[in-house]
Amino acid sequence: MSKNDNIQAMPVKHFLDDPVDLTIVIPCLNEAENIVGILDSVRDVVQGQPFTTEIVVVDDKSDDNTYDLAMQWGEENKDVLLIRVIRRSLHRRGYGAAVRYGTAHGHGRYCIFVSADAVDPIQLIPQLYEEMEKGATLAQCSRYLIPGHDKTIPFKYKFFQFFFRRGVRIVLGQQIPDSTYAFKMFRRRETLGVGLSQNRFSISPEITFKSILVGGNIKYIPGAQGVRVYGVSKFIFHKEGIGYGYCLLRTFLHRFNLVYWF
Ligand SMILES: Nc1nc2c(ncn2[C@@H]2O[C@H](COP(=O)(O)OP(=O)(O)O)[C@@H](O)[C@H]2O)c(=O)[nH]1
Ligand SMILES: [Mg+2]
Repeated sequence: MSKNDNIQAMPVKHFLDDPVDLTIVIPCLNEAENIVGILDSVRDVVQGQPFTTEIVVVDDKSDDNTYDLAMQWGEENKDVLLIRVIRRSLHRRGYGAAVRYGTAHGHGRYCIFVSADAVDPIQLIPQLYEEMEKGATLAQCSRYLIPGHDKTIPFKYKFFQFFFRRGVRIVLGQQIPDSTYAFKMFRRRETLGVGLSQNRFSISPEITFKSILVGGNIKYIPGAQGVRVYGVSKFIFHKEGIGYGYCLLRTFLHRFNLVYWF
């Protein structure tokens, strides 16, 4: 940027403002048994809140009728809530690709991902929002702050997270409770601005690590997740490892000014 550039002075500020306070992205792949229930629950949480919300459902050409159900729900609730249902034409690049797409199509100042299988503690959304309003860059829900909150996490995840946390401590030089949990609220445009790139579940630590690497103000909010009742998990362990390792490596290289990640 040259000395004469003065972005602040440009008379276009109102064009840059986001018209909605919060974008809730719900990625879905074969969630016909869950989609209506989660949409109802999200609506009930945000209704009456002092902030405006939009829901962006991102369906990756599900084999079941997830898309039709979401469309129908949107039609029935269009007077109550802003909702957009997106059916992606690219074929199933993964969770990260789906939520990035939804985030980019949102209009909120803040954004959060909610899993369609109804496991996230969505009743915390107003609290996370409040933290953002108080100046947080990222409000991260953590299942490891209060003893017992982790008991619904399957053992193999906990096993993996145990080692991942150690890796995080090495590359970031600090202990991060639960960077892998996808339930976190962040500044939508600023986060897209540091170039999210992960196509799979590792987009979750990517958001947390980049928020820390930019020197952001991170708030950790305790929460416990539920257990999926219907449908199946799309998390395939042996396919996910590389992405998580990649995020650790990029974080390390960035932090020590060796190769910048963004
Ligand atoms: N659109 C889309 N959604 C996905 C994809 N993979 C997972 N999801 C959704 O992301 C959410 C979390 O996935 P889930 O399989 O429950 O992961 P887990 O909780 O780690 O077992 C669910 O709503 C899934 O339907 C994908 O490739 N595309
Ligand atoms: Mg799940």
